[in-house]
Amino acid sequence: MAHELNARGLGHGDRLALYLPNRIEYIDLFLACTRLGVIVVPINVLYRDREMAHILGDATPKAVVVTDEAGWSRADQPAWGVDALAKGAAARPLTPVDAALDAATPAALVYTSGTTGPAKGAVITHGNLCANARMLVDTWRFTSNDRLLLALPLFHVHGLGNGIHCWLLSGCRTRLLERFEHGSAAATLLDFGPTVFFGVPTMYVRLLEVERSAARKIGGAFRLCVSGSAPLPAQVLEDFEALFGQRVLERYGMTETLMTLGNPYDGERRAGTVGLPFPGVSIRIVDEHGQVVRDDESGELHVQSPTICAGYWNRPDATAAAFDGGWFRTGDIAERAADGYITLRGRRSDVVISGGFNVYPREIEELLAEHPSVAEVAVAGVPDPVRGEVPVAFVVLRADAVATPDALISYCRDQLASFKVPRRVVFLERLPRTALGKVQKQLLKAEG
Ligand code: MLC
Ligand code: AMP
Repeated sequence: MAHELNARGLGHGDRLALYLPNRIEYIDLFLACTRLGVIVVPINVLYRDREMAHILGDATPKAVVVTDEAGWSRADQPAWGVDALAKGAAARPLTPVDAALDAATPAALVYTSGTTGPAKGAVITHGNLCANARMLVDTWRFTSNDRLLLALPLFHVHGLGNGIHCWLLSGCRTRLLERFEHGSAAATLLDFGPTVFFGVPTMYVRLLEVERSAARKIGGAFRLCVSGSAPLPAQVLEDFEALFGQRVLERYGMTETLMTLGNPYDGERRAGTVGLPFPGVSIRIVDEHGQVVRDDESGELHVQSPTICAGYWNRPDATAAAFDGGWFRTGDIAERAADGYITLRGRRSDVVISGGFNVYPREIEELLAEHPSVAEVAVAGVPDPVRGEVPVAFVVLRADAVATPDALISYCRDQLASFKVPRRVVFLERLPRTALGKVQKQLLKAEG
């Protein structure tokens, strides 16, 4: 595949976007790029045209790899069909292709909004991915005898950075699913018998539906189940343990930092906490003046680790703002107990995490504000038993407007990834505002 990409004109420092569901060629393409020093730009396969435009404009990839080349409608951006690439690769020589690389060479640009503003490409280096994989394989005791079931999307660091890299480094066996489907999850688990499972909390919630004897059987093969990307409710942890006989290990990470905290492999996995810093990671918790707080007091979590990205692509301003003298500001509010366990207490921004996917209210608000019937809009996350949170839109209509909630929802569905579409649209006479005019999202959440 590296020969094929090379023949198509890709070389060191070029970007290649992958707009693909999980499939084996995703891994081939990723590895071929890492050989060539080509920077991979994974794009969420659920994104629609509007959401992709910003990423393509910012990363300026030479091409986007897609499933259906004929269906690609962006004239300004070349697209390569994945089947044609695979066919081309099969005809190329098997001799190795190697570019000069070091730990600082960028391997991937993964887009995330960080704590504010439009999506920015976190520059994840070869060194970051190696450090993350080494740390997890050691800490989580991976061996070549493990069997990892991977149902996470490869366009995020959870699936790509943790899943694929733990597999590659440990030499274990992996089954890659196109996606997690709760209807067939039990049958797949029984059939493959994984020793290790990585998931987002929504997957663990869904697995609580598995019938008891099947759950016992599946649980009998488990050695380690890890949850991350969003908070795992304590009750889900307890219920999962009662059903499968396996206590989930909750860990914490970010696109920009990869994995930084986790409950211990041996020792107490404390419900509702994200555990302790991984080996090689330092943390501090600071107040709004940058002073380190005392134990049991909350503040912003800052981290230092070899897994932290090199900054944001083409955004020296945002990069400078994200770091404080070598510490990365996570934007997450955390508290440290006297024995070192960290509990997350919220986030500095109003990002909503739904099923492990991030939703930025601002993006939905901007789209709805463009609708002719909408005078004002605010979007907030409201609790959901399965997805953790779901976005709900609070709309003030224009005086003469006739739009219904369903019409606004289908307008969003046409232009946004499914997980960003407001679950409900609530019409209000006016938005609750503070004396300074700021929308009070806490009040909206209570109404949602
Ligand atoms: C979800 N959908 C998908 C999909 N995942 N469609 C295609 N491919 C996928 N991979 C769509 C469905 O079509 C549906 O759309 C909607 O999402 C919900 O699907 P569902 O079948 O009801 O799924 P559900 O049981 O709710 O589970 C959703 C989920 C998904 C858990 C499978 O949310 C998911 O894969 N989440 C993982 C996100 C992730 O990897 N985050 C890591 C970020 S990295 P519709 O139109 O019917 O609504 C990070 C750092 C860190 O945060 O610490 O890890
Ligand atoms: P992303 O920007 O998609 O990489 O998401 C990173 C964010 O996910 C973090 O800043 C946290 O807010 C959240 N997150 C990740 N893991 C956990 C966890 N175990 N518990 C709570 N929040 C988490």
